[in-house]
Amino acid sequence: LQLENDLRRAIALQEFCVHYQPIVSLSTGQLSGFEALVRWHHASGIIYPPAEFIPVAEETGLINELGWWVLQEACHQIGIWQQQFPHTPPLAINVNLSGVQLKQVNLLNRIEDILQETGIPSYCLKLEITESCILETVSREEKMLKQLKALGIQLCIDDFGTGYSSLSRLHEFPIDTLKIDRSFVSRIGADNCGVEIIQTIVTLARSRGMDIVAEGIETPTQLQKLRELGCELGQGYLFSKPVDSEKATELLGIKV
Ligand code: G
Ligand code: G
Ligand code: MN
Ligand code: NA
Repeated sequence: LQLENDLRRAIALQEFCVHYQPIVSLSTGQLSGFEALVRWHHASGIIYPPAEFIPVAEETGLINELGWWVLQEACHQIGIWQQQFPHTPPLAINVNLSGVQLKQVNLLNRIEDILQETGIPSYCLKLEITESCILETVSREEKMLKQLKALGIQLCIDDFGTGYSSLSRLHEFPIDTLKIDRSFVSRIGADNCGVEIIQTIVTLARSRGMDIVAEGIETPTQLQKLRELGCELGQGYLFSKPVDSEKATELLGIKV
């Protein structure tokens, strides 16, 4: 309850900020976009990671308000970068969407409004939904995902490979990108199992015309193996940890 009250206050006082982690082409190293990751700068000086407050925000419904703020902030920022660093295709922004947010009836309209206000093309917005969330969607939410897709917005499955999804169910969703969970990437070099699973995911994605993003790349060995396996895109500490907008702007100056 203390955390809930703190969160309410933090939303009112705007104590949150968005950090950005580069998503890069594994063949060229060029930056293709960023994943937006929220941080909480508590008045005490502590920076709380999302793992500590997102679950509470979800339980209390505060994730809705926080989620709108993150989406707006991230779209606004990518709009600035698109102008500052013209690029073909334009820089994309990945934003995490919780299953709770998917239940909001005005989701589609609000997202349309944000795209209009920030002026970014719809295909530059990529919404990340975890594999387990996707599997729990009801038909109204599925319809809405299709409507988002019809607007040109791209859909990614986050933490792919961890959610026990049945492949037949996966076929029902208009998915553009699979993000390979970092637990598989971290096993590269340790054992062969990670590699086999990644190979299977890449084959699945190819057969359905989906893109692949490998998450949590930390070593040159992992990078090399992922290239061999045919992953086009990746993110991880090897390239950059999530950084504030100022540092991200510096990276753009170097890498675009
Ligand atoms: O760096 P990291 O600690 O940033 O993020 C931990 C987890 O928190 C990630 O798995 C991510 O899914 C989640 N997360 C980060 N930012 C957001 C956000 O804006 N919305 C939602 N729903 N989840 C987020
Ligand atoms: O949304 P998702 O669950 O994918 O959130 C990404 C999380 O992974 C964030 O907490 C981010 O800080 C973290 N992360 C990003 N790159 C790496 C990495 O290379 N190694 C590790 N251990 N974590 C990472
Ligand atoms: Mn994510
Ligand atoms: Na993930």
